[in-house]
Amino acid sequence: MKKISVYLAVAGFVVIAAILLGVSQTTRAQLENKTGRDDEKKPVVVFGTRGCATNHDPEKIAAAEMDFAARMARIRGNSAIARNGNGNKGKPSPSPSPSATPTPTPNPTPQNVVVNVYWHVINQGSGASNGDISSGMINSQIDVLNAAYAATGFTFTLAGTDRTTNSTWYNGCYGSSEMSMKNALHQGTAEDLNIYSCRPGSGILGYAYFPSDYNSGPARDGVVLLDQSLPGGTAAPYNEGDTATHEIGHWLGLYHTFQGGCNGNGDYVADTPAEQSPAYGCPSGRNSCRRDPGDDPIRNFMDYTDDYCMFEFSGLQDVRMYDQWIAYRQGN
Ligand SMILES: [Ca+2]
Ligand SMILES: [Ca+2]
Ligand SMILES: [Ca+2]
Ligand SMILES: [Zn+2]
Repeated sequence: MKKISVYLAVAGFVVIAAILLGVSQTTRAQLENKTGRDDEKKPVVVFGTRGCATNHDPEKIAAAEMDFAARMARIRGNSAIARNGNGNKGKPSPSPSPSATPTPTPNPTPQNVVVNVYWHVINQGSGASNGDISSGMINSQIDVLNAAYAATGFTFTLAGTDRTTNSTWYNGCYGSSEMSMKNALHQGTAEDLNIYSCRPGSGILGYAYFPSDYNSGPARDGVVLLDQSLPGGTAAPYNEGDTATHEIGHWLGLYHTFQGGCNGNGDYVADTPAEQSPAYGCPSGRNSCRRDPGDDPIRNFMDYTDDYCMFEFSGLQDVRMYDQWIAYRQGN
């Protein structure tokens, strides 16, 4: 059973990576045609489109959402009510004492949560261009996170930084070297955030695991980031630190705003307008789901727009992150 789900997870990853690569190349080609910069040759990788490799397999999400709903019902104390409401129609309860029917408690009020960050710098030699980013860059990234999450109740504090020189890990941190790197370096519990900065390759800016993934692989939990996506890095227009904001959104239980397209539950957040497909750049007034109210949430951290363009989480994303925290991470 375990092996099968591991194979499925790996297969899902490969499919998503292939899709991302395809999307990335098309849109990059279109961009270059538009701007006429196709003959500009630079030694650094140019990121034409945001590529996030967090696994959004629809079947996996459907299963995770059922589990999440069940956990939240238990946390809210609604399970007794649900049982009472079933198969008791028209009949008085056999023991109608008030204590047998507890009133449902509302959503727990979001509390301030301080998350310890363990930063693992993977490099292939000295200097920022080889991944040995400065502690100043890491501190700037933590500042960007605390500004982005200021209204959510989550605060991030750097609990430790370690540095590893290993060019295999550095260039293979998405795929072949992921688990050897993580098994060696991962720290803490489900409440602790492990960030690995490296070069995932294939135009990928980063990837993360959802809170609901934790129990099936505690050592795998965390966020992997392209080192040059940090503030002051070279991955323009993705070098203002919002790749970390976005990936930590996944780590706290958020899906892409375009998940599921215009249909169904989308991203399971009611106050983010439905979106057909990722938005790139900063396409003001884009409305890809015309029959659903609202323009696309291109300013949202969970879309694919440029760092300067994305600057907010919605109110119900804040609620979902906290619910996911208490359902999967708190005390785990
Ligand atoms: Ca939505
Ligand atoms: Ca719309
Ligand atoms: Ca921004
Ligand atoms: Zn993503």
